[in-house]
Amino acid sequence: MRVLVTGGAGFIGANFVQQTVRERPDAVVTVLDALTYAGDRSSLEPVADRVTFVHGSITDTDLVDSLVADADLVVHFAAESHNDNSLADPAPFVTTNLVGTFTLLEAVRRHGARLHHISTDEVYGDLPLGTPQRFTPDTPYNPSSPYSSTKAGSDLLVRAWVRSFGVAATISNCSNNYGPYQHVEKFVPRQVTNLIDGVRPRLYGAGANVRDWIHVEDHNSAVWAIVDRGRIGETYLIGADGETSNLDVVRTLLEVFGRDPDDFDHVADRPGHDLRYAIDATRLREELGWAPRFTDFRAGLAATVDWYRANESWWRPAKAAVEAKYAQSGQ
Ligand code: NAD
Ligand code: TDX
Repeated sequence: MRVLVTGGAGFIGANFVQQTVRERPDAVVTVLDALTYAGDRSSLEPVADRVTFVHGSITDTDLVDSLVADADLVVHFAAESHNDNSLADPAPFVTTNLVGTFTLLEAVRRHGARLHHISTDEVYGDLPLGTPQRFTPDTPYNPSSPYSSTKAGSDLLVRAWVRSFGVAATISNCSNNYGPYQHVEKFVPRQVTNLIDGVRPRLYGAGANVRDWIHVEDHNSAVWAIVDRGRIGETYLIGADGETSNLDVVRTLLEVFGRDPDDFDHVADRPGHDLRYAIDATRLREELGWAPRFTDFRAGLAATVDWYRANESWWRPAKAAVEAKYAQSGQ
């Protein structure tokens, strides 16, 4: 099977490509990635001899057309992915997430390739704290940020192309991922690399906000379950029952580092900060028989800490610039 992976030099995409090469000997993988600040070719280094890498944008109609013409399956990870960046400058989010997804859909329509579109639970907005409510595939879209609204728009484009043009696509909306190769701008790697440097973690506001954490390998095994056994046109929510407050994540990391549980700082909150995300993954578990492997969050975090300790040369070049940017917004 010829698989085109967009955004394959990013966090989840690179893990997906590595996992695919390891577990799917029949897959012939091509990566299309623009190598923005978030893309790093070295994340594919362990499988470089098994992957064709194309440096380019999903908004490049001719390039996308020629690559999709040679693919049986397109797995679409490429996106601008960071909420804080979308508040500072929404423009690239509109271009990549909306125009880029449109460009891919048109190519898939022309060539009849199967598409799996990767999206986020943030399209549903947020939930109140301290309730049993969870997102389901029927939850109405209600995105809060430029990031989540452009992801919501991209999902709606995919749904319309399925219905209007018969494109063979599926969609997944996943909760917060953690694991190796995540950019140091994101919450977990930012705090892990701060702790490695002896700097106190930075918690937005009170730290009561809840995210539903899933290991990146569990996200990617769910993506393959959907590609293999999912129903065309369907949306699957991916989550592993990992609800944890930001404060508890920081406290767990402090414990892993053997530091005092109060050794962190509260900093300026994110404007429009979503309170809580929680996924009901019943459809994925019952219809497709998927289950997560990383069910012990503390152990998964500790392994992630080990990875960042062992791979300083991967994250160090980006660290100072990310922190300088956060300092400007008091975070
Ligand atoms: P990331 O920012 O780490 O990686 C994004 C990748 O896309 C980078 O390699 C970047 O170079 C590439 N890219 C950006 N613009 C491009 C363009 N115009 N053309 C080609 N490539 C481009 O993001 P991530 O965290 O790996 O997220 C991947 C996908 O998963 C995104 O669609 C995101 O919305 C979704 N998602 C992420 C999470 C999470 O917790 N990180 C959770 C749910 C869904
Ligand atoms: O330094 C920090 N301190 C802090 O308290 C940072 C960077 C974040 N936070 C908080 C904000 C969020 O409540 O931690 C939580 C997680 O923050 P992010 O890593 O920025 O993730 P989030 O905004 O929840 O979005 C992530 O999950 C859904 C991904 O970045 C998205 O791409 C995905 O769609």
